[in-house]
Amino acid sequence: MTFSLGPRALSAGYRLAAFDRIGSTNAEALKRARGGERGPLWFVTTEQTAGHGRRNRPWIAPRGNLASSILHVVDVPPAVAATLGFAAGLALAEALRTAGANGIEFALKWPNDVMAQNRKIAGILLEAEPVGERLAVVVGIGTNVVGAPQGTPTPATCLKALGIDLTAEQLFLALSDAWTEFYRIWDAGRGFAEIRKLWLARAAGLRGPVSVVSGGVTIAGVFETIDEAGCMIVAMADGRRVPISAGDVYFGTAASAGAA
Ligand code: BT5
Repeated sequence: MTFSLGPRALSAGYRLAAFDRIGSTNAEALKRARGGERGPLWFVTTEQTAGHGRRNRPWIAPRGNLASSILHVVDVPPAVAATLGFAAGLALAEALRTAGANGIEFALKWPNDVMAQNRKIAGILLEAEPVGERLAVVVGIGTNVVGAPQGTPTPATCLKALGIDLTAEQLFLALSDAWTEFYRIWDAGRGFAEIRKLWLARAAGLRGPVSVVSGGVTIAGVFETIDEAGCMIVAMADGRRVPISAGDVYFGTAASAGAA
């Protein structure tokens, strides 16, 4: 099977650039945006040689996993574009459901991970840069289909290890349609209230102990909610409610380890 777009994505005007192997689908999307591409255009592969996560951390994936990035050029401020990460988590969870990964619950971990059985099964990376008066935003979604690295700080898993027999190509077909739907709901940020509600219904660790390491500082408390901007709200023991816009999150028993 080769990569193809689902019917909803096709009728909404999405296009596809598929690669046998590439450095990073996010890097390629940004390069094309600099060269004048205005999307919406998907970049997909089953083998990345230089995949990256936040703060340039490596994204490690054997051949057969799904690396996908969608490029949109939007007319919203960067902080609003950043809320697309929540739509991406929802789209992947929905794609997994429609592609047949039934019986497994997928939870969304703030800010942008998808979890199964408390393990990371997908990571999402948003990158944006101005193109003329507008903003090129690239949402990269890396999903562990056939394999996952060992020994990562947050344990990882893959669909195969969960007994789910899907290929990257089958999952992408469903993802392209699910993304079309959640991007429509997001509606240039106007629909973030709806996205937020759907995201909270799937949130991992909600109302439980959390510690967040952000800019070298650790904030520990209870994960209360996410606000209208997508910030994590941590309720501290002294009654303060702290909004956090970026960081690494540890839940439950790992919350005290993260805080150590
Ligand atoms: C992420 O970063 O989780 C975002 C990953 C985004 C990858 C996609 S693939 C398509 C597109 N093209 C790219 O080049 N990137 C995007 P972060 O939250 O910073 O997590 C990175 C950390 O996750 C690493 O430091 C490892 O500890 C761990 N990690 C690396 N590979 C992993 C994997 N396959 N599964 C689970 N965890 C992994």
